[in-house]
Amino acid sequence: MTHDDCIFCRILKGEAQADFLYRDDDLAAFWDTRPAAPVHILIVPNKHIASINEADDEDAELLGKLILKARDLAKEVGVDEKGYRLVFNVGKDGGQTVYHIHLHLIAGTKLPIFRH
Ligand code: D5M
Repeated sequence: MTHDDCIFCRILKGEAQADFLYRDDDLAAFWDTRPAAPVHILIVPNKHIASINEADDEDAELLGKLILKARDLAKEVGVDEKGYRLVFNVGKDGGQTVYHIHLHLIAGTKLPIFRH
């Protein structure tokens, strides 16, 4: 269930380069190439799901795994105690640019609070 024109599917298939921190049968984590902060990791399911809008109820366990892997990686890279941000961008107004679900783990600086 991969898409040839999806950059994250290509990374997961080994057709495009990425700096991986973790891989298993369900998900992978690699460093974001356009970091928004000193620590910026993407946690990505192996299964191609375009966005949270396209996720099914049966994906609940997989999405939970992404969050718990982010927690583990935050500890591994040493940002768990100071804190971090986990973000799913969804759709155009949400700032999503890659249409393969990914959880951003952002940390390493005091992050701005979004206010309207
Ligand atoms: O986030 C998409 C993120 O993906 C954005 O922070 C850049 C990052 N990106 C794009 N291409 C790559 C590759 N090839 N490797 C690593 N990181 C990448 P979004 O929420 O969709 O805006």
